[in-house]
Amino acid sequence: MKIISLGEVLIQLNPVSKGPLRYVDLFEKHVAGSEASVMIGMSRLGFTTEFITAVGEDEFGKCILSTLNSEGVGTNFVKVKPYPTGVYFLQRGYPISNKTDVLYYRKGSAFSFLSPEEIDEEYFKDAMLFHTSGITPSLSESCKATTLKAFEIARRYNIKISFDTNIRKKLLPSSEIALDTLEIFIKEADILLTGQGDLDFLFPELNSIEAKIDKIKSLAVKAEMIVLKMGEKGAKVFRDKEIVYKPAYKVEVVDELGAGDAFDAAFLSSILLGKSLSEALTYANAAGAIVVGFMGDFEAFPSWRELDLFISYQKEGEQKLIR
Ligand code: KDG
Repeated sequence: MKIISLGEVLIQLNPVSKGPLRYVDLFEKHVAGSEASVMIGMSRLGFTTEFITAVGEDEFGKCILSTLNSEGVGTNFVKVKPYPTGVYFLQRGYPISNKTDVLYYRKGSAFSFLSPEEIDEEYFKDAMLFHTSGITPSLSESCKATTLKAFEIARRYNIKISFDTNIRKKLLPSSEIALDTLEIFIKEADILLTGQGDLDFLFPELNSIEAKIDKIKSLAVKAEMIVLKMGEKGAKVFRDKEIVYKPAYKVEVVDELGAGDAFDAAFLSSILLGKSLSEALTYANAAGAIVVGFMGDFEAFPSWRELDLFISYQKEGEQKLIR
Protein backbone atom coordinates (compact mmCIF):
# COMPACT_ATOMS: atom_id res chain seq x y z
CA MET A 1 0.00 0.00 0.00
CA LYS A 2 1.63 3.20 -1.20
CA ILE A 3 1.23 6.47 0.67
CA ILE A 4 2.39 9.81 -0.69
CA SER A 5 3.01 13.02 1.18
CA LEU A 6 4.21 16.60 0.71
CA GLY A 7 5.99 18.86 3.17
CA GLU A 8 9.18 20.55 4.28
CA VAL A 9 11.86 18.55 6.05
CA LEU A 10 14.06 20.59 8.35
CA ILE A 11 17.08 20.25 10.55
CA GLN A 12 16.08 20.57 14.19
CA LEU A 13 18.60 21.81 16.74
CA ASN A 14 17.33 20.56 20.06
CA PRO A 15 19.11 21.87 23.21
CA VAL A 16 20.38 19.22 25.58
CA SER A 17 19.46 21.50 28.50
CA LYS A 18 16.38 23.52 29.32
CA GLY A 19 16.28 27.30 29.58
CA PRO A 20 16.88 30.45 27.53
CA LEU A 21 18.83 29.74 24.34
CA ARG A 22 21.33 32.52 25.19
CA TYR A 23 22.89 30.17 27.71
CA VAL A 24 22.56 26.89 25.85
CA ASP A 25 25.85 25.61 24.43
CA LEU A 26 25.04 22.09 23.32
CA PHE A 27 22.41 20.97 20.83
CA GLU A 28 21.41 17.63 19.38
CA LYS A 29 20.86 17.65 15.63
CA HIS A 30 17.72 15.86 14.39
CA VAL A 31 15.86 15.58 11.11
CA ALA A 32 12.26 16.76 11.53
CA GLY A 33 9.18 18.07 9.76
CA SER A 34 5.66 16.95 10.48
CA GLU A 35 4.73 15.26 7.20
CA ALA A 36 8.09 13.50 6.78
CA SER A 37 7.74 12.22 10.34
CA VAL A 38 4.28 10.83 9.55
CA MET A 39 5.77 9.04 6.52
CA ILE A 40 8.60 7.58 8.61
CA GLY A 41 6.00 6.42 11.14
CA MET A 42 3.90 4.75 8.44
CA SER A 43 6.91 3.16 6.86
CA ARG A 44 7.77 1.60 10.25
CA LEU A 45 4.19 0.28 10.26
CA GLY A 46 4.68 -1.49 6.96
CA PHE A 47 3.58 0.98 4.28
CA THR A 48 5.44 1.99 1.14
CA THR A 49 5.93 5.74 1.38
CA GLU A 50 7.02 8.40 -1.10
CA PHE A 51 7.73 11.97 -0.18
CA ILE A 52 7.52 15.15 -2.26
CA THR A 53 9.86 17.81 -0.94
CA ALA A 54 12.81 20.07 -1.77
CA VAL A 55 16.05 20.35 0.15
CA GLY A 56 19.03 22.65 -0.23
CA GLU A 57 22.18 21.83 -2.12
CA ASP A 58 24.03 21.68 1.19
CA GLU A 59 25.17 19.33 3.95
CA PHE A 60 21.80 19.52 5.73
CA GLY A 61 20.04 18.57 2.49
CA LYS A 62 22.32 15.53 2.20
CA CYS A 63 21.60 14.61 5.81
CA ILE A 64 17.83 14.77 5.18
CA LEU A 65 18.07 12.66 2.02
CA SER A 66 20.11 10.00 3.73
CA THR A 67 17.75 9.94 6.73
CA LEU A 68 14.66 9.55 4.53
CA ASN A 69 16.39 6.79 2.57
CA SER A 70 17.55 4.93 5.63
CA GLU A 71 14.09 5.18 7.19
CA GLY A 72 12.51 3.62 4.10
CA VAL A 73 10.79 6.77 2.79
CA GLY A 74 11.06 7.06 -1.00
CA THR A 75 13.09 10.04 -2.23
CA ASN A 76 12.39 9.72 -5.96
CA PHE A 77 10.42 12.99 -5.94
CA VAL A 78 12.81 15.07 -3.84
CA LYS A 79 14.20 18.16 -5.56
CA VAL A 80 17.57 19.66 -4.67
CA LYS A 81 17.64 23.45 -5.03
CA PRO A 82 20.32 26.15 -4.77
CA TYR A 83 18.84 27.60 -1.56
CA PRO A 84 19.45 26.64 2.06
CA THR A 85 17.71 23.75 3.78
CA GLY A 86 15.33 25.02 6.48
CA VAL A 87 16.55 24.91 10.07
CA TYR A 88 14.85 25.45 13.40
CA PHE A 89 15.88 25.62 17.02
CA LEU A 90 13.91 24.56 20.04
CA GLN A 91 13.93 26.31 23.39
CA ARG A 92 12.85 23.80 26.00
CA GLY A 93 11.19 24.43 29.34
CA TYR A 94 11.36 28.23 29.23
CA PRO A 95 9.49 30.43 30.03
CA ILE A 96 6.84 27.74 30.65
CA SER A 97 8.41 24.78 32.40
CA ASN A 98 6.89 21.91 30.40
CA LYS A 99 6.55 23.66 27.02
CA THR A 100 8.84 23.89 24.02
CA ASP A 101 9.20 27.03 21.92
CA VAL A 102 10.10 26.76 18.23
CA LEU A 103 12.37 29.28 16.45
CA TYR A 104 12.34 28.95 12.68
CA TYR A 105 15.13 29.82 10.25
CA ARG A 106 13.24 28.66 7.17
CA LYS A 107 12.27 31.81 5.22
CA GLY A 108 13.72 31.49 1.71
CA SER A 109 14.42 27.81 2.24
CA ALA A 110 14.67 25.40 -0.70
CA PHE A 111 11.20 24.04 0.04
CA SER A 112 9.57 27.47 0.09
CA PHE A 113 10.37 27.74 -3.64
CA LEU A 114 8.68 24.46 -4.60
CA SER A 115 6.11 25.26 -7.29
CA PRO A 116 3.05 23.49 -8.75
CA GLU A 117 4.81 22.85 -12.08
CA GLU A 118 7.24 20.61 -10.21
CA ILE A 119 4.49 18.23 -9.11
CA ASP A 120 4.06 15.42 -11.57
CA GLU A 121 0.82 13.40 -11.77
CA GLU A 122 2.98 10.28 -12.12
CA TYR A 123 4.01 10.66 -8.47
CA PHE A 124 0.48 9.79 -7.41
CA LYS A 125 0.13 6.62 -9.47
CA ASP A 126 -0.97 3.63 -7.34
CA ALA A 127 -1.12 5.68 -4.12
CA MET A 128 -3.99 4.94 -1.77
CA LEU A 129 -3.55 7.95 0.50
CA PHE A 130 -2.16 11.46 0.17
CA HIS A 131 -1.26 13.16 3.44
CA THR A 132 -0.18 16.68 4.27
CA SER A 133 -0.72 19.28 6.96
CA GLY A 134 -1.52 22.95 7.49
CA ILE A 135 2.20 23.71 7.79
CA THR A 136 2.82 23.12 4.07
CA PRO A 137 0.46 25.71 2.52
CA SER A 138 1.48 28.24 5.20
CA LEU A 139 5.10 28.41 4.08
CA SER A 140 4.78 30.56 0.93
CA GLU A 141 2.33 31.39 -1.84
CA SER A 142 4.01 28.82 -4.10
CA CYS A 143 3.77 26.18 -1.34
CA LYS A 144 0.05 26.89 -1.09
CA ALA A 145 -0.36 26.58 -4.86
CA THR A 146 1.69 23.36 -4.82
CA THR A 147 -0.50 21.91 -2.06
CA LEU A 148 -3.63 22.83 -4.04
CA LYS A 149 -2.23 21.08 -7.11
CA ALA A 150 -1.45 17.95 -5.06
CA PHE A 151 -5.02 17.95 -3.69
CA GLU A 152 -6.42 18.38 -7.19
CA ILE A 153 -4.40 15.42 -8.56
CA ALA A 154 -5.25 13.23 -5.57
CA ARG A 155 -8.94 14.00 -6.04
CA ARG A 156 -8.76 13.26 -9.78
CA TYR A 157 -7.02 9.92 -9.15
CA ASN A 158 -9.50 8.97 -6.43
CA ILE A 159 -6.81 8.90 -3.77
CA LYS A 160 -7.97 9.45 -0.21
CA ILE A 161 -6.74 12.72 1.29
CA SER A 162 -5.79 13.10 4.92
CA PHE A 163 -5.09 16.58 6.27
CA ASP A 164 -3.90 17.64 9.71
CA THR A 165 -4.65 21.30 10.45
CA ASN A 166 -1.32 21.44 12.39
CA ILE A 167 -1.45 25.19 13.01
CA ARG A 168 1.88 26.87 13.78
CA LYS A 169 1.22 30.35 15.10
CA LYS A 170 4.58 31.57 13.83
CA LEU A 171 3.43 30.73 10.29
CA LEU A 172 -0.24 31.66 10.63
CA PRO A 173 -0.23 34.53 13.14
CA SER A 174 -4.01 35.17 13.42
CA SER A 175 -7.20 33.14 13.26
CA GLU A 176 -8.28 35.07 10.14
CA ILE A 177 -5.05 34.23 8.31
CA ALA A 178 -5.22 30.62 9.50
CA LEU A 179 -8.81 30.16 8.33
CA ASP A 180 -8.14 31.92 5.05
CA THR A 181 -5.12 29.67 4.36
CA LEU A 182 -6.54 26.36 5.55
CA GLU A 183 -10.26 26.45 4.76
CA ILE A 184 -9.93 25.09 1.23
CA PHE A 185 -7.85 22.13 2.45
CA ILE A 186 -10.18 21.42 5.37
CA LYS A 187 -13.04 21.35 2.85
CA GLU A 188 -11.33 18.76 0.64
CA ALA A 189 -10.04 16.34 3.29
CA ASP A 190 -11.46 12.81 3.52
CA ILE A 191 -9.82 12.31 6.91
CA LEU A 192 -9.38 15.49 8.92
CA LEU A 193 -7.05 15.47 11.91
CA THR A 194 -7.02 18.43 14.24
CA GLY A 195 -6.29 19.40 17.82
CA GLN A 196 -8.12 21.23 20.56
CA GLY A 197 -5.48 24.00 20.42
CA ASP A 198 -6.01 24.38 16.65
CA LEU A 199 -9.79 24.66 17.08
CA ASP A 200 -9.39 27.22 19.89
CA PHE A 201 -7.13 29.26 17.60
CA LEU A 202 -9.35 28.96 14.52
CA PHE A 203 -12.61 29.81 16.26
CA PRO A 204 -11.89 32.24 19.13
CA GLU A 205 -15.46 33.58 18.94
CA LEU A 206 -16.95 30.23 19.99
CA ASN A 207 -16.96 29.37 23.67
CA SER A 208 -17.53 25.64 23.90
CA ILE A 209 -15.56 22.79 22.36
CA GLU A 210 -18.88 21.36 21.09
CA ALA A 211 -19.53 24.57 19.11
CA LYS A 212 -15.99 24.44 17.69
CA ILE A 213 -16.45 20.82 16.63
CA ASP A 214 -19.76 21.66 14.97
CA LYS A 215 -18.06 24.51 13.15
CA ILE A 216 -15.17 22.40 11.83
CA LYS A 217 -17.69 19.70 10.81
CA SER A 218 -19.59 22.30 8.81
CA LEU A 219 -16.37 23.27 6.99
CA ALA A 220 -15.08 19.74 6.42
CA VAL A 221 -17.88 18.84 4.04
CA LYS A 222 -16.13 15.83 2.48
CA ALA A 223 -14.62 14.36 5.64
CA GLU A 224 -15.69 10.79 6.38
CA MET A 225 -14.12 11.21 9.81
CA ILE A 226 -12.74 14.01 11.98
CA VAL A 227 -10.14 13.22 14.61
CA LEU A 228 -9.69 15.51 17.59
CA LYS A 229 -6.37 15.26 19.45
CA MET A 230 -6.53 16.60 22.99
CA GLY A 231 -3.04 15.80 24.28
CA GLU A 232 -3.10 14.45 27.82
CA LYS A 233 -6.91 14.49 27.73
CA GLY A 234 -6.98 11.80 25.01
CA ALA A 235 -8.55 11.79 21.57
CA LYS A 236 -11.95 11.50 19.87
CA VAL A 237 -13.12 10.48 16.43
CA PHE A 238 -16.36 11.64 14.88
CA ARG A 239 -17.73 9.49 12.04
CA ASP A 240 -21.35 10.08 10.97
CA LYS A 241 -23.30 9.83 14.21
CA GLU A 242 -20.62 7.76 15.91
CA ILE A 243 -18.26 9.34 18.46
CA VAL A 244 -15.41 7.27 19.90
CA TYR A 245 -13.22 8.52 22.77
CA LYS A 246 -10.02 7.04 24.21
CA PRO A 247 -8.12 8.54 27.16
CA ALA A 248 -4.40 9.27 26.83
CA TYR A 249 -1.71 7.15 28.49
CA LYS A 250 0.03 8.80 31.44
CA VAL A 251 3.74 9.03 30.70
CA GLU A 252 6.73 11.23 31.46
CA VAL A 253 7.14 14.00 28.86
CA VAL A 254 10.71 14.78 27.76
CA ASP A 255 9.95 16.43 24.40
CA GLU A 256 6.37 16.72 23.16
CA LEU A 257 7.35 17.42 19.55
CA GLY A 258 6.56 14.58 17.19
CA ALA A 259 3.73 13.19 19.32
CA GLY A 260 1.03 14.49 16.97
CA ASP A 261 2.85 13.03 13.98
CA ALA A 262 3.23 9.65 15.65
CA PHE A 263 -0.47 9.79 16.50
CA ASP A 264 -1.34 10.52 12.85
CA ALA A 265 0.94 7.75 11.54
CA ALA A 266 -0.57 5.11 13.83
CA PHE A 267 -4.13 6.32 13.33
CA LEU A 268 -3.95 6.44 9.53
CA SER A 269 -2.14 3.09 9.36
CA SER A 270 -4.79 1.47 11.55
CA ILE A 271 -7.66 2.87 9.48
CA LEU A 272 -6.05 1.81 6.19
CA LEU A 273 -5.62 -1.70 7.59
CA GLY A 274 -9.31 -1.86 8.49
CA LYS A 275 -8.99 -1.64 12.28
CA SER A 276 -11.92 -0.22 14.28
CA LEU A 277 -12.01 3.43 15.36
CA SER A 278 -11.45 2.34 18.93
CA GLU A 279 -8.36 0.30 18.01
CA ALA A 280 -7.07 3.09 15.78
CA LEU A 281 -7.34 5.61 18.64
CA THR A 282 -5.67 3.22 21.07
CA TYR A 283 -2.71 2.69 18.74
CA ALA A 284 -2.53 6.42 17.96
CA ASN A 285 -2.53 7.41 21.66
CA ALA A 286 0.10 4.75 22.37
CA ALA A 287 2.35 6.01 19.56
CA GLY A 288 2.10 9.60 20.85
CA ALA A 289 2.81 8.49 24.42
CA ILE A 290 5.93 6.55 23.39
CA VAL A 291 7.36 9.44 21.37
CA VAL A 292 7.05 12.15 24.07
CA GLY A 293 9.60 10.27 26.16
CA PHE A 294 12.45 11.10 23.75
CA MET A 295 14.20 14.03 22.07
CA GLY A 296 13.81 14.21 18.30
CA ASP A 297 10.52 13.84 16.50
CA PHE A 298 10.55 10.45 14.80
CA GLU A 299 13.39 8.36 16.28
CA ALA A 300 11.17 6.66 18.86
CA PHE A 301 8.28 5.93 16.47
CA PRO A 302 7.13 2.37 17.22
CA SER A 303 6.51 -0.73 15.12
CA TRP A 304 3.28 -2.74 15.59
CA ARG A 305 5.13 -5.07 17.95
CA GLU A 306 6.33 -2.15 20.08
CA LEU A 307 2.85 -0.65 20.11
CA ASP A 308 1.35 -3.95 21.27
CA LEU A 309 4.03 -4.29 23.91
CA PHE A 310 3.37 -0.77 25.23
CA ILE A 311 -0.41 -1.26 25.24
CA SER A 312 -0.24 -4.63 27.00
CA TYR A 313 2.16 -3.22 29.61
CA GLN A 314 -0.19 -0.28 30.27
CA LYS A 315 -3.13 -2.67 30.60
CA GLU A 316 -1.70 -5.66 32.38
CA GLY A 317 1.48 -4.42 34.04
CA GLU A 318 4.74 -6.38 34.30
CA GLN A 319 3.32 -9.91 34.71
CA LYS A 320 1.45 -10.18 31.44
CA LEU A 321 4.09 -8.47 29.35
CA ILE A 322 4.30 -10.30 25.99
CA ARG A 323 7.95 -10.62 25.04
O1 KDG B 1 5.37 18.00 14.38
C1 KDG B 1 6.50 18.49 14.94
C2 KDG B 1 6.88 19.56 13.99
O2 KDG B 1 6.02 20.64 14.13
C3 KDG B 1 8.20 20.15 14.08
O3 KDG B 1 9.18 19.26 14.43
C4 KDG B 1 8.63 20.89 12.87
O4 KDG B 1 7.29 20.37 11.02
C5 KDG B 1 7.68 21.19 11.80
C6 KDG B 1 7.23 22.57 11.65
O5 KDG B 1 7.13 22.94 10.50
O6 KDG B 1 6.95 23.24 12.62
